[in-house]
Amino acid sequence: MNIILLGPPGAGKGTQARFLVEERGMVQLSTGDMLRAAKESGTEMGQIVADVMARGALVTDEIVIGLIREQLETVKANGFIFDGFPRTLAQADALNDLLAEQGESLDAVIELEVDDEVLVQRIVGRAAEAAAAGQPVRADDNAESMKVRLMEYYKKTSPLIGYYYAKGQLTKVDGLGEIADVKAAITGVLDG
Ligand code: B4P
Repeated sequence: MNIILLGPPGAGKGTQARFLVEERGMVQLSTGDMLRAAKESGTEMGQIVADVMARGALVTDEIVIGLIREQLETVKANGFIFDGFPRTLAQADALNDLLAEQGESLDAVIELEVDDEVLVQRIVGRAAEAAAAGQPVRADDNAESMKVRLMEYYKKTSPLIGYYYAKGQLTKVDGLGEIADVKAAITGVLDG
């Protein structure tokens, strides 16, 4: 089973993807994690994306599609969770092509719905918790970058909701509840 977790920044895509990895043995493909790893590695690509990500903007389609292509061509999995990808219509079209090249298809798109106010609280809260614990704070986890991340989401990513709805692949899940409740709702969708 190959699925997409779609939703605004802080909706809980990464949080829920980790449960699916633990319980179903699926492979999580998080473009956010891949880009952060590139940033840490100090490669040329890492330097290019670091500033874009810190501002809260989207990294170019070319870079992100390249990262996903590399994974799909090399990793064998009993199902992929696309976490934070696609984020633009061009990425969605590319994913269709990449899956077809591998003889795979998309089984479900789960959209996590969360109010903007709660999203900002979660992200600012995560930054405060990390700082209090003496852990590194994500460069984009602050109110200013979050404004840009939300603007980017509504402008470039939210059109994907209609795109996948028209294909009959979209299911909306209330992402406002407790983490365990959201997890149960996703389980219901995938097993239903
Ligand atoms: P991502 O790493 O994908 O991060 P995200 O969308 O901000 O977070 P996510 O929805 O996974 O939330 P999480 O579970 O962490 O993207 C970061 C950046 O990378 C982007 O801004 C962009 O620059 C770049 N990028 C990534 N993919 C790209 C692409 N395809 N194209 C272009 N650029 C790309 O949860 C957040 C917090 O909420 C956590 O603290 C968590 O504990 C908490 N939480 C989660 N669920 C909760 C719940 N139900 N109740 C209470 N708290 C909850």
